[in-house]
Amino acid sequence: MTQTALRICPLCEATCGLTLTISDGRITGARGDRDDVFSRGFICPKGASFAELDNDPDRLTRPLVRRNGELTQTSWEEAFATVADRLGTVVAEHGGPSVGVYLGNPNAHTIAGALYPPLLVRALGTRQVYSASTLDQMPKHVALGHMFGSPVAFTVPDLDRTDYLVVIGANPLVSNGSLATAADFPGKLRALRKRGGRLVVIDPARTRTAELADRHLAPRPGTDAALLFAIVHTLFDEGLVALGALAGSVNGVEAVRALAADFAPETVATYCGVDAEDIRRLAREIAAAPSAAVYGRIGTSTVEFGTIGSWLVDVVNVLTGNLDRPGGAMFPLSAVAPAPRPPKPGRGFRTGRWHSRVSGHPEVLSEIPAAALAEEIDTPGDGQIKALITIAGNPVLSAPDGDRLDRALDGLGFMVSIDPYLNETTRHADVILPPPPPSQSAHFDFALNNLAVRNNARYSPPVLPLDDRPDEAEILSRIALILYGVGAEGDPGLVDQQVIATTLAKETADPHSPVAGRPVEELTAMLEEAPGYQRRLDMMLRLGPYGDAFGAKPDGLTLARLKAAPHGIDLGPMQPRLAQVLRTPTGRIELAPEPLIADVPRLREALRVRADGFLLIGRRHLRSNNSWMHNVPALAGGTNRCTLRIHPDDAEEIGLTDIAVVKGPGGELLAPIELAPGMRRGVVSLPHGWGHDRGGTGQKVASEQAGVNVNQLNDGSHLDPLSGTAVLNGIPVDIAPAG
Ligand SMILES: Nc1nc2c(c(=O)[nH]1)N[C@H]1C(S)=C(S)[C@@H](COP(=O)(O)OP(=O)(O)OC[C@H]3O[C@@H](n4cnc5c(=O)[nH]c(N)nc54)[C@H](O)[C@@H]3O)O[C@H]1N2
Ligand SMILES: Nc1nc2c(c(=O)[nH]1)N[C@H]1C(S)=C(S)[C@@H](COP(=O)(O)OP(=O)(O)OC[C@H]3O[C@@H](n4cnc5c(=O)[nH]c(N)nc54)[C@H](O)[C@@H]3O)O[C@H]1N2
Ligand code: SF4
Ligand SMILES: [Mo]
Repeated sequence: MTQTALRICPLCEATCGLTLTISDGRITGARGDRDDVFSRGFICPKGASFAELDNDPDRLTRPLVRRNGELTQTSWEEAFATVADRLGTVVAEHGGPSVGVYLGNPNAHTIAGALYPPLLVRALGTRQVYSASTLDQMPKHVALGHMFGSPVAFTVPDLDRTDYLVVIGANPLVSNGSLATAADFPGKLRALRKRGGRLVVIDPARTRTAELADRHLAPRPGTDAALLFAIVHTLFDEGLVALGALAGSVNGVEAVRALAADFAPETVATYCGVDAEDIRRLAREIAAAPSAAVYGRIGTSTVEFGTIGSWLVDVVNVLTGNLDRPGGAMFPLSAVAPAPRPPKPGRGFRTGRWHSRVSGHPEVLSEIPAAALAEEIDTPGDGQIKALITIAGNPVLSAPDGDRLDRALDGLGFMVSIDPYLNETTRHADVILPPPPPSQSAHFDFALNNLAVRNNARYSPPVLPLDDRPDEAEILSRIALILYGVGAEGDPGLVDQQVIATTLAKETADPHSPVAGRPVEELTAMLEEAPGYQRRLDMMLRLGPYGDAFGAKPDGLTLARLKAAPHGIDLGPMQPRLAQVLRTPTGRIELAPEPLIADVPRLREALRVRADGFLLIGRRHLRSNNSWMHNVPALAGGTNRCTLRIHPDDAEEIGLTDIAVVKGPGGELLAPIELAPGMRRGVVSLPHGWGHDRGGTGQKVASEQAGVNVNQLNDGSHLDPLSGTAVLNGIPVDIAPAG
C-alpha cells in the first residue's frame, strides 16, 4: 500500500514542503506540496531525489568504532561507552578546553543541530570552536553586529515586493537562495520582472541567474567592496542619498561620505573591471526605484574584503532608504525568536575577546577560523587540541588545505563524528555515530526561519519510525550527559529539562516577558508531553512573538497548533521592525563602525596593485550540496561535474585543449576543462566538495567520480581579517596545459 506524508526538505535553505510517498516502510518518491503555505508546490531536483538520498545504501545504520585501526560496526551501547571512556580520558588529562568542536552546514537544517551543539561547547568550556560559518557567512554576521548591534539581525531582500533587486555574488537559480530563505527563488525573480521590476546581477560568471537579469555586470573577482564603495560614492556625489524613515536612526553618514571619497567609479573602474558609467547608472537606478534591495552572498563574503563588502551592501540599502521598508531589505521575525521587548540600547558587538593559540586570529562569535583548525591540532604546546567532535561537517574537503587537516586528524588523541557517512573527514574518527535519515527525523527550521522572505512556521513529525537507533537529538544529548558527568545511560530528557528550567526562570523574572511573574512549575506543566526537543520547541513557540504566552493569548501559537496545520502556518510578509532589532549602545544604526573604518585603508591599497594572471572562483551545481551529495546516482553526473570552466579565448591563448594544470598558493591539481563563454576573461571556476579519492571512505558512487579538491589550491593563510573567513573566491592561479 502506498501512503503519503509531508516533510519539509532539509537539503538547502529554501525549506520546501514535500509530499513523500511511502511504500513497504520506505520513502519511494517526493513531489512538491502544493498546499504548503511557504513553497506552494515548488521542488528542485535535489528535493525530487529525497527518496534516493534517504535510502542511500551507503548511509551508516550502526555506529562504527575503531578497533586495531579498523572502523568496525558496533552496538550503540558500546559506541557511547567508548566515547565516554576515551573523551573522558582526554578531558581528565587535558581538560575540556582541549577538545575541539567542528560544526558543519547541515546543523542549520536539523532540529538537533540547532538545539544541542551549544550545550556541548558549554559543557566542555572550550574555545576551540570551528564551523562552516568561517567558510561562508561570517562576514555578514560581523557587518550586522557592528551596524545593528546584533550579529543575527539578518537583512533579507523582500523578494515578493521589491521593484529593483541587485544580486551580487549569489546564484540563487542554482543554490535556491542563501541567507534569504525563499522557496521558488527562480519563480520570484521571474515574478519580479513580470510586475515591471528590474533585476541586476553582479557576478564574474554569466550564471543562470545572470541570464535571467535585465543587466549583468561582470567584475573581477574579489573587487565587490570597491564596486559597492563606488555606488556609495555616486549616491553622495549626485545627491541621491535619501534616508527616508531612517533619518533619525542613523549615525555615521558623514563618515561614510568621507570614506567613499576615495572610491569614485572612475577610480575603481580598472580594478573592478567594470565601466565607471555602469556603476553610476546602477547607483542612480537603485536610488530612483520606488523600492530596491541589494542582496549579497558567497561571492561578496568568502573574499579578501568580505566584511567590508557585506557592510557596504547594507550601507547602500540604508542610504537609499530601503532598509526596513517593504520592497527593501527587511528583518524577518521567526516564530521562535524571543517576543519583542521595548527598544533599548544594547551592549554592542565585539570580536577578539580571545585569540587563537597558533596564529592569533581573533575570536568571532566565539569561533576560531575553520582555516586554522589543522594548525591548532598539529602544533604542539599548551592549549593544543587533543580531541575533536565533528557534527555534520566535512572540513577535509570544505576547508583550505585538506591534506594538512587529513594528517592532523590522524594525530588526535580521540575523534568522534556525528555523521551519516563514512567520508573524507569521518574516516579519521575513532567513533562515528550515524543519525537516522531525514525520513526518520522531525523537522523545524530554527535557523532558516530567521531568514525567510515571508514569516511562517512549519513542523514535520518523523515520517517513518526510527529503525532501532537514537535520533540525532538523543545522540547529542547522550554526549552532553557524558560531559556533564551523568554518563551516557542517563535520561536524555534531563538535558532539555535543564534548558527549559533555565529559560523559564529567566523569562519569568523578566518584567517585559509575556510570562513575567508566573510560576515556572505552572509553565513547565503546560508543555507538551513529548520528547525533550519537542518540549523545547513548544516552549520557544509559546514565548515567541506569535505565541500563546502559555495561555495568556489563547489564539497564539503552540506546538500542538502547529502540528494541527500540516501544511504550515503563514505569518505574513516581513514588517518594519528596526527599533526591535537594534542593539547598538547608541540605539541607532552605526553606518561607519570603527573596525570597518580601520579596514578601509587595506582596500584602498588593493586598488593600486596591478595583478595579471588568472583568478579562480567557485561554483555550485543544482544537483549538489557541498561535499555530501555526490553519492546519489540521480544527482551525480550530467552537468554536475568537477571541471575547470574557462573562457574559450583564454583556453586558446594558452593552448589548453583538455586537461589543465592549476597551480594555486597552496598546491596544484589537474582538472578537465570545460569551455564556457560565460566566464569573464581571466577568470576560471572549479566547484568545491570534490576529491573523493582519498580511500578509506564508504561512498562508492562518489569515489567512482572523485573529482579534485579545489581547496587543495589554498593554504588557508589568506583570511578576511575582520571575520576570519577563508578567501575561497578570487584566488590567483596559474593555468597551463597538462603534460
Ligand atoms: N572552495 C570552496 N570551498 C567551500 C565553499 C565554496 O564556495 N568554495 N563553500 C563553503 C560553504 S558555503 C560551506 S557551508 C561549507 C560546508 O562545509 P561542511 O559543512 O564542512 O561540509 P559539507 O560538505 O556540507 O558536509 C556536511 C556533512 O554533514 C553530513 N550530514 C548530512 N546530513 C546530516 C544530518 O542530518 N546530520 C548530521 N549529523 N550530519 C549530516 C554529511 O554526511 C557531511 O559529512 O563548505 C565551504 N567550502
Ligand atoms: N544546488 C546547490 N545548492 C546549494 C549549495 C550547493 O552546493 N548546491 N550549497 C548551499 C550553501 S552551503 C550555500 S552557502 C549557498 C550559497 O548560495 P549562493 O551564494 O547563491 O551560491 P554560489 O553558487 O556560491 O554563488 C556565488 C556566486 O558568486 C560568484 N562570485 C565569485 N566570486 C565573486 C566575486 O568576487 N564577486 C561577485 N560579485 N561574485 C562572485 C560566483 O560566480 C557565483 O555565481 O548555496 C546553498 N545551496
Ligand atoms: S529547493 Fe532546496 S528545499 Fe526546495 S526541494 Fe530543492 S533542495 Fe529541497
Ligand atoms: Mo554554505
